[in-house]
Amino acid sequence: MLNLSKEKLVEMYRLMVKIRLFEEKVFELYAQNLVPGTIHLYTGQEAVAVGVCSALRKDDYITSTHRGHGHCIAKGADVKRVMAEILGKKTGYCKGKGGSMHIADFSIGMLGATAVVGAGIPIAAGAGLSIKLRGTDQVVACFFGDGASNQGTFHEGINMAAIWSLPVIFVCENNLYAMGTRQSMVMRIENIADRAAAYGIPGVVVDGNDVLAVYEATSKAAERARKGEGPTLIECKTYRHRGHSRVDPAKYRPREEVEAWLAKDPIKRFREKLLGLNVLTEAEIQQIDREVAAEIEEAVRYAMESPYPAPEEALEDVYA
Ligand SMILES: Cc1ncc(C[n+]2csc(CCOP(=O)(O)OP(=O)(O)O)c2C)c(N)n1
Ligand SMILES: [Mg+2]
Repeated sequence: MLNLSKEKLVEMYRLMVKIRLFEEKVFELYAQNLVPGTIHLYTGQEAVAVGVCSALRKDDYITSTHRGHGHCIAKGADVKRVMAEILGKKTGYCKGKGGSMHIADFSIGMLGATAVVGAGIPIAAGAGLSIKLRGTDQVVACFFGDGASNQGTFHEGINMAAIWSLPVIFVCENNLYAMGTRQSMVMRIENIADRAAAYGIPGVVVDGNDVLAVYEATSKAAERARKGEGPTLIECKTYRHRGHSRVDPAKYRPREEVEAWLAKDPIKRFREKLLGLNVLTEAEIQQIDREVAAEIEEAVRYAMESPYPAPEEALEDVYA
């Protein structure tokens, strides 16, 4: 299995469960009216964030989106500080003033989430240019959705990264919808990866609910990028389990479609694979699940007990 050590596989499983339980907790807290602002949950797409980030080094970069909690956690963010930020607390990544869609942690290479759809793409190209100018062998992984791939920033960012052979891995998480708009209503093509041809770079379609397939595609793209051979566009076919954001019951999705994708749950699939290959026993899996649940409970406790920022701090850290 890709020659990955048991330790690495277990770490990947643990991260996927961590994202799932984190998001379920955020949903619960939202229902209790404890989350100021909106939230976009990553549930169902865990294999993409974990497959990509597990193939990166700590000093590599990522850029994220409005659906960014999973990307942060997969790159190694502290769940306590992510949770505190979502609850608007002073101990959060942005001192409680940024919320769910603005988390960044430069110490782990997480360059930031953004509420502006497609805005991470030129930022990733810029980070790629900085790597090239500094002459290091780092890479940038840039997450964005199917909807974002219809933005002008997609064309501009990828074209620029391509002509300058920048070390960027463009990761399109195609979950079939941009808010309530189905991909087929706004695109004449089925595979967004086909667009790579327009920029003269490789485009790859991957089963985005298979963490190992995502890992493998990212490793190849990272190797190319580190050698100075330029960017790759990886399209991960996946599905969000919940609606677009907190208030969306996702009634626009056919029931059979939802059920078919729930059956392809990336965590369930990875768990079955690890059990089938005797990497982990049922008891070990349950133990990991319990440990992660305790870590998330601890993050909630930390966030709940943390203070809100003081009113006098409202204008601090404002740059524009
Ligand atoms: C520039 C811009 N246009 C519109 C919006 C409103 N908006 C927020 S999320 C979203 C859909 C994004 O879809 P996609 O890129 O597929 O990501 P997903 O939500 O599926 O993860 C839209 C239109 C926005 N935030 N920014
Ligand atoms: Mg989408």
